[in-house]
Amino acid sequence: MKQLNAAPTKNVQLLAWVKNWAAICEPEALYWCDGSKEEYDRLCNEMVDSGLAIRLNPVKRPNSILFRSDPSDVARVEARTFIASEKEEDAGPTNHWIDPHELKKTMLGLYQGCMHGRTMYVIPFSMGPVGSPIAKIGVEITDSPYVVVNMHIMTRVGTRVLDVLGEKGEFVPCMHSVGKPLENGESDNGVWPCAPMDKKYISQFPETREIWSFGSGYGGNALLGKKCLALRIATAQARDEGWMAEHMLILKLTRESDGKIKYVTGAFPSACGKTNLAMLIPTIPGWKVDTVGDDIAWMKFNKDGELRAINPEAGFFGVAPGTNFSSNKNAMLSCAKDTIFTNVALTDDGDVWWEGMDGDKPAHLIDWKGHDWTPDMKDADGKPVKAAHPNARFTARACNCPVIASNWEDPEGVPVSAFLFGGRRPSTLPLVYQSMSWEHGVFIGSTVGSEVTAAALDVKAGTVRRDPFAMLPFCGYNMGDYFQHWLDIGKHEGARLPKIFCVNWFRKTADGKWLWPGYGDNSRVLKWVFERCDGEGKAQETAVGFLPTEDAIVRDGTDVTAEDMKELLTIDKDAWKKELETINEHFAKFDRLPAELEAQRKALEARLNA
Ligand code: SAT
Ligand code: MN
Repeated sequence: MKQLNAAPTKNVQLLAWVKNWAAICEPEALYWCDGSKEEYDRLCNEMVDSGLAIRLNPVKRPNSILFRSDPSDVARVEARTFIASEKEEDAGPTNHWIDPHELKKTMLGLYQGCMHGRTMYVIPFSMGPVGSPIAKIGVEITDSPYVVVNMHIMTRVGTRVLDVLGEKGEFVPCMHSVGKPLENGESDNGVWPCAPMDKKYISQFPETREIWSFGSGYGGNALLGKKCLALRIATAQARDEGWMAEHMLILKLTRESDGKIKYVTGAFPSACGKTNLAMLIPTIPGWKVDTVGDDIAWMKFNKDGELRAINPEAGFFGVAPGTNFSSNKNAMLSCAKDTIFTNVALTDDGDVWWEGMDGDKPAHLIDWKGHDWTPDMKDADGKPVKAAHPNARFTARACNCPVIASNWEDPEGVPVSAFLFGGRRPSTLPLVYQSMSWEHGVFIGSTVGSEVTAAALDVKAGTVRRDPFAMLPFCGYNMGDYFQHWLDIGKHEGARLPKIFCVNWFRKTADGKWLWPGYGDNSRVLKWVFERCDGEGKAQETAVGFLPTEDAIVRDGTDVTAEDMKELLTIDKDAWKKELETINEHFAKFDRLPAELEAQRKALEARLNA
């Protein structure tokens, strides 16, 4: 094995860990990443030269490249994601469990010689501002230069992280291989390397805080700082250490008249517009939203009992299709340069395109599979052929976001005033309501759900898929214990607890029309949330919680009529009783449901029957 550079650390544990994996994987070369711009540019150029990436037109999309993945490797694979705790019941009913010893044996077999013909990269990274008391250090081993350059954007990579780690510091070891060894003289030949589905494993060992990933090069399967470390492993650490690792955006809300600021975090299942909300441009004058994070929040109490949040990431791994200048101008500007695109379409002038982008469809493209594409093309079902994969992504630097908050990297974090929970709910749930207590708020979080279409999942259209705290695929231990952890956070001594709200931008009329414009107009709801945090904002107590009065949310400048607002704020007791039945079914799935949540359900039932 060729050593391409000297190990930039004296950390004995780290050196031993790398040596051990090099012996197992047998790479051709070993390289320690320094996180420099020179390193980023060199790896990008190498991938462009070998045909794995395409350099985009430097005038239209400066310093940006495009990748096309294998059609079998286009998203996180939940069915191949495992929580390997010693006991099955500690993974709980919502996770896939394998005995950790058995899993390690299987995976060691796969890792044996898996890096033949490849370079093993060692990536020291920090989740959170380097040296922040809330941040954590990870080290990822990978044989994918695509992973290295994405980690450069999504995390803080490099030697400065090793300086903080020191000789004895602890790190989360993150092992990754695309699982495609090369024979003598073989090359990828421009084809995205990965292993077949039944050889893909995205494994978390929550007790030993280890991550082993094999066979996929895509997104959260391979960029191990994101869902694997910052959520699955971090949830287990957070439970043990009394803090919170959540699948939440963080936004900074400023009332310009008096300069008062509040930080709001929010958990939403996928496809509910989380990134759009994080980068929202308010339609009401005098209000401003800045972005702190769009996906993950780590929160810890400080000595004054304030809950302080950091965004552990340094970039956005955003869904491209549907993003445009009206749905999310700030995301469009974030990926205007210095961006890695994956599985979007390529225009004839060397720029990118995806479904839902502004303007007319181009007359010709190269689609995400590398084939010619024209707008008239239809698939076997007669549906238009998509030029970009629906889960095509941009990896963009947070610092390129025009509304990134000036203090987004504050190592102490930002003080959180409110939590939002939401989903796509065409009926029953009002536009917004506030919980009656912390415990009631935890109940709301534990019942988060979103309507799914038959096309998206193998379930009946119009049914609600429950996704507690939007954490279903991301909680590294038993979900019932995780609910209990939320309840325990509420008992933290001297805590100044955030207020908890449920929002629903997706309510429809009986004949299927949206009642609420959404997007920038969601600032109207944020304004009420802001006011409620100060004990202002007009509210009425109902059976389900505190709702705004019909005049509490400004409608001026929208098409929302007084009748619409009335409907948006209607609590239909019969619909809520049906909701309770489905919550009952949902709760029945948990083996460790805290009694407090069942008590909350009963209390809601009693209020609805009163
Ligand atoms: O692929 S990621 O896990 O990074 C993104 C997502 O699925 O939410
Ligand atoms: Mn996410």
